[in-house]
Amino acid sequence: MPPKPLDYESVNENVKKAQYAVRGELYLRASELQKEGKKIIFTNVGNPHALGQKPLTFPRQVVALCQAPFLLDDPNAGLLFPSDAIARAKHYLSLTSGGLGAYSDSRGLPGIRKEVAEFIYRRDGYPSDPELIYLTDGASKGVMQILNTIIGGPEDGILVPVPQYPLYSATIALLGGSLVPYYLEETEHWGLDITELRRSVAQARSQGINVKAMVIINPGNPTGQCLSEANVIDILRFCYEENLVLLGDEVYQQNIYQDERPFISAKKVLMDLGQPLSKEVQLISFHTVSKGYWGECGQRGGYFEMTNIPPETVDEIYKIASIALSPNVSAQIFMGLMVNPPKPGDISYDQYFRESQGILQSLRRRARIMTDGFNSCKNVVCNFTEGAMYSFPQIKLPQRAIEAAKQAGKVPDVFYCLKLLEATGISTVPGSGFGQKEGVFHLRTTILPVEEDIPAIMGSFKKFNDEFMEQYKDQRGYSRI
Ligand code: DCS
Repeated sequence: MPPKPLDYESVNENVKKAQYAVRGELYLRASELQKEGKKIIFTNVGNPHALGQKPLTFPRQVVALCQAPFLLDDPNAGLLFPSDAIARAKHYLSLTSGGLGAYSDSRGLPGIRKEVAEFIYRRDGYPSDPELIYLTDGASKGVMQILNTIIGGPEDGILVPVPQYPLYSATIALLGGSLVPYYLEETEHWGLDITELRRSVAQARSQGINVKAMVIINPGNPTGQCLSEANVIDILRFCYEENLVLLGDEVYQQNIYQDERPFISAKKVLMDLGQPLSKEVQLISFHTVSKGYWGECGQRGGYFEMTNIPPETVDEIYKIASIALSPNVSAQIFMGLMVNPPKPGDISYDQYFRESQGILQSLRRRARIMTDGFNSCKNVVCNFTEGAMYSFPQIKLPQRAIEAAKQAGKVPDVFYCLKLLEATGISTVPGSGFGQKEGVFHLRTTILPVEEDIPAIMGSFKKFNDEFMEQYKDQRGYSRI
């Protein structure tokens, strides 16, 4: 009998090749342990509400009213909801044709795309065209749509940072394209070196790969760095010279924990550069409601903006978006609210400001406590989390630990993270899930546990780590490096 179409050996090889470590072996083991009754601290996913972050009040009020529009006719509505939330709910309902239960245009509701364009204009100081903004179910779907538009086969290459967020490696594998890695420099705060980019492109081209796109993640996941303006200029010049479309993953643009390098969008830098680059370099920028002080991961709201993309291509992207009919409509409303929050003078402004700044300031403190905590551990070095939601310490594993991992049939950092999980309940993602230089090991944690819990979490990490290092220490010291 030949195998059936969905027997394992018949499954699309690209599906088998695609890997996504954020919900990989470690996560599965953590879920098992949780079922057995062990207390697990899930720091593997940047999922703020799952770790106790409270939703901002105003957007939930507006979306609640949009979901239950009959409340708007209730005489008590004004007692339960502030008048600006009621007004905003009416505004969004008027943009839909049939409320939240109806499909919208496949690109998203025109009125919300306009609000996004106005946000981009306020942020960058350059006009943005709502026709070139598409709303998506989270940034992930946008990234997948765009990679799908670029990749036609194994000869199509995408430059991706290493370490990277595995949405990119997994999607490239799924689409049968080629990932072209460029390495970020850990000793330079995970900076991006143009010489390294040139080396990487030259090598890929010598192997017959047509390098078409470059991905940047700014602020970085898992690495937490914020790109300087000078760095973004170099990247855009590089894309111009090498004829690459730049995919700017800017989902963490609200998550900034230092003042030296505020977030600057690739779009703004491109426009600042003027012609010819501002008219020539193709750029797609991604954003989401999942991150920042919103953290509304479960709502699945996102957008991408296209710059210098010809209308025929925009139409093709529209056609592909149409196959999925419509992005989530309630998520579109979250996006509208995120880009157009209450303003000073609005009834809900003070509460919105207090809540959002409270979250941001706490994340800033948590970034500091976690970095300092990791750096106080034996054989652990960690760059400061300048932005995003993660700490990515390097773990200098002794040779004996590497050998023990081999014997257990595990990659060394997976071995370390599994032991950490079993000993402490802390669920992390091994650095190998994001890519790292040969022979160097990391783990990623989020900085999201509630602030009061972090000292205890770092305390139990330190105890585990220092005992691990003692147990496996080499004859001549702790580290083989
Ligand atoms: N881009 C980056 C860099 C991300 O880190 C994520 C999510 C996304 C895009 C997609 O987010 P949404 O689809 O929700 O908009 N980050 C995952 C992570 O590393 N942990 O949690 C989710």
